[in-house]
Amino acid sequence: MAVRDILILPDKRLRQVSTPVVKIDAATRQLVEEMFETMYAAPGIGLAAIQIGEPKRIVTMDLAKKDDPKEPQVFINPELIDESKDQNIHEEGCLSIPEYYEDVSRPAQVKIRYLDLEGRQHEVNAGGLLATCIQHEIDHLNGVLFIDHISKLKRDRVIKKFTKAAKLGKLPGDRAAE
Ligand code: GNR
Ligand code: NI
Repeated sequence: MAVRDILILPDKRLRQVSTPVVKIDAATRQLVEEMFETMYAAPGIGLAAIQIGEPKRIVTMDLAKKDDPKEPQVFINPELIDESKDQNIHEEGCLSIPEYYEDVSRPAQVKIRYLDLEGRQHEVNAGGLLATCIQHEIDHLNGVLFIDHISKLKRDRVIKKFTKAAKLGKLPGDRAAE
């Protein structure tokens, strides 16, 4: 198993639409394990497979508070099947856009359908952080980033900053890149 590199904006692969998992096999289980290792190492509360360059519709998540027991969750082929009209504003971040945080408005309650690692289908109602996070992750599976939900002015500014940093071979935040 291994911690994998996380793709960083403006990597074009982050704009790919991921394809459904057709068979949950040993390769799927290995990918899920590497996603958890990468997510916990980062650290992050969620990860979509495309963030480590695998265009599959797989999401890992752990919303347990720091110092509480781990609560690893896997969502295979997750779908948003219902969403509330009322919106919730939550500050979001993304491991593919390090150290950039912005408020995002999304449906406060959603209903999702997904498969677990045993291939069993689940339908659950989600609110709070789970609702925010699963929508953020399903967006990744469709090539959408949280900055697509903020103003164009802010989005263009952050894309420009990361594009410039990539050209210099640096991450924004490194003083040499600024
Ligand atoms: O670690 C993460 N934190 C987070 C905070 C608010 C809303 C969404 C997220 S997901 C993010 C990890 C990530 O980039 N997942 O794709
Ligand atoms: Ni993300």
